[in-house]
Amino acid sequence: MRLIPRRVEALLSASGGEQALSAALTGSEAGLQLGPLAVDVSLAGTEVDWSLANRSDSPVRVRAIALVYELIDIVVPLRMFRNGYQSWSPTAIATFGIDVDPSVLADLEFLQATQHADQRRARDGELRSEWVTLLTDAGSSGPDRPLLAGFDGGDRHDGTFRLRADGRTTELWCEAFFGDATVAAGEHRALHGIVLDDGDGDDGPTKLSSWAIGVGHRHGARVQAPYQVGWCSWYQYFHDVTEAHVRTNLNLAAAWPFDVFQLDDGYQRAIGDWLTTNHKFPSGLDDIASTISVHGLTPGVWLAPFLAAPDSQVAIRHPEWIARRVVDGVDKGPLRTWWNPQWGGGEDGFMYGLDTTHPEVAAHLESVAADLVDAGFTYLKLDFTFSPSVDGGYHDQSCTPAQRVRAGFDAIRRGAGESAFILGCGVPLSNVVGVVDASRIGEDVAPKWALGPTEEIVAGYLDVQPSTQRAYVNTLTRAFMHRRLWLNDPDCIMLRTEDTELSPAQMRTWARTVAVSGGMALVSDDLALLDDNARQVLDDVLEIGRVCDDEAIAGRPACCDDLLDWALPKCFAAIGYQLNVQPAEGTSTLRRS
Ligand code: 9PG
Repeated sequence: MRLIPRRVEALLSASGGEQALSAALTGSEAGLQLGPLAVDVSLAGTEVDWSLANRSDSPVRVRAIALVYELIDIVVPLRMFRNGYQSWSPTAIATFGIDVDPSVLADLEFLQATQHADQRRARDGELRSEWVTLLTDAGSSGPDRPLLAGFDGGDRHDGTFRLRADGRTTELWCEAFFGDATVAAGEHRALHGIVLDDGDGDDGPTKLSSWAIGVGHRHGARVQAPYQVGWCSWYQYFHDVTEAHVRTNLNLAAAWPFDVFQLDDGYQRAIGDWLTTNHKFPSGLDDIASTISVHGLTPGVWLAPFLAAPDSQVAIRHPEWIARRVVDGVDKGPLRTWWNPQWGGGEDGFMYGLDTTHPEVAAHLESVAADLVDAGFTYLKLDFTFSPSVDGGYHDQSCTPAQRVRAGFDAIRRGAGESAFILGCGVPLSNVVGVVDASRIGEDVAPKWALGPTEEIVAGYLDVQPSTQRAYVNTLTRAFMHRRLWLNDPDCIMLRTEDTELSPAQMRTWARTVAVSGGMALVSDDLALLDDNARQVLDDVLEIGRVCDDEAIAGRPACCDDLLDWALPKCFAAIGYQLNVQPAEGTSTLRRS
């Protein structure tokens, strides 16, 4: 299989509809004209440099611009390692012509905005991967020598790889996604470079590693934080968490080797009003933070900083801070970016998206973060942070969705300060290298191993619903990111054997997966439910986890050697450890190697 550069395609948005433009690539250095846009492409070497400029005298709205390669000499099956868009998006191998894009199953833009950079439905048969991909076929360049394509960054715009077949040709579209951002007359924008690695000899995980090392260096990845051990309220108490739960567990925590004690969703008065608590937390946040500190632990707190409930103070006092829903150029009111009935909010659980490009919103985010850190919460879990990526009307229309997400994170980092620990969750991964200390890299775990097809809440959504099996898969397939782009957060360990549908064997499989990954190790149980056996499991996790994390720091993170072989990989190895899993059942064996 080989890639031949063929052309550049641009999709422009205009009041009367959309305009698709195309220009053929003739040599390895090309200056192409696509309507008002001049696109410079340099294909020399293993990295593509490209940029665009608006040569017209009026602004241009750009949906996307893509460098299109034709794939030749393919020996089917052609397969694609699909990296998901954000923390919760499935990441695994898929077969072209058989597997389908999640948007085809859901066909609901509201949900698709969480799955891929472009919330619109993919073409029939198309497969997408975000930021980076591996392609492999059955030919001479087969499974052991896949081809990697990756964008070398993601804070200016998202980068989407689309595998498409059109009649008899198969194409790889390397797309800089602008999401209708306005490029001013005369403006020039550098695009993220595209790395193409078809080197013989290196296998898929090795190529992914090299790519991640390059991106991390280029963007100042924050990879210095110590190994994280702690407690989190979510997977035991969920929304029903109370101050009494927090205090009881805090009193028991002294006997456990925790550094961080993190309060999750359920304390806040309203989504968006992060500094005021509800009736379940009568003492307020300052008191909770100081109580955690008195116990010798680092206070951590959850917030969904870019969401606002319709009946929150922030939304009521500052309607101009909310992004707008725009249909065919017509303003249709506040932009809804998430739905969670348990949050209430006055509109059946629909949440508004804050406009992170508005200077007052940035100042507000900065001040909320500063206040939380002042209260003592030096560990911030920032959740549902894909919100500003949703298509809509924003104050600064020149910003791409990636820039809107990044602007929100940058504001929070300014307020929180350099020494606060920031964990991104529900986060578009490519947008935040260099600003977060850690990223959740998989779906939520649940006190249950796997979900059956009948448990799907909304069509096309099953793979994103909380399930320990799904979290397991992403922990393996995204292990190469750990300590290169940030610290990986595989999600919490649950050690309890009651109040859970996880069998003891499944509980151990997940704990071992977290351990071998070298990623963050937070426990999410009512500590009163845990016995000596649970403690032994955690002690083993931490012993192995520290060794594996040290190896990652030394440049040798855990590796999934069969990530191109199965959608549910089975092998996870780190220096000194080999984990073999039966992913359907959730059973495993761990060997020292
Ligand atoms: C708090 C939780 C926890 C958890 C986060 C996030 O797709 N979904 O409907 C969906 C809902 C919740 C969710 C993830 C996905 O969980 O990952 O750790 O903090 O919010 O509400």
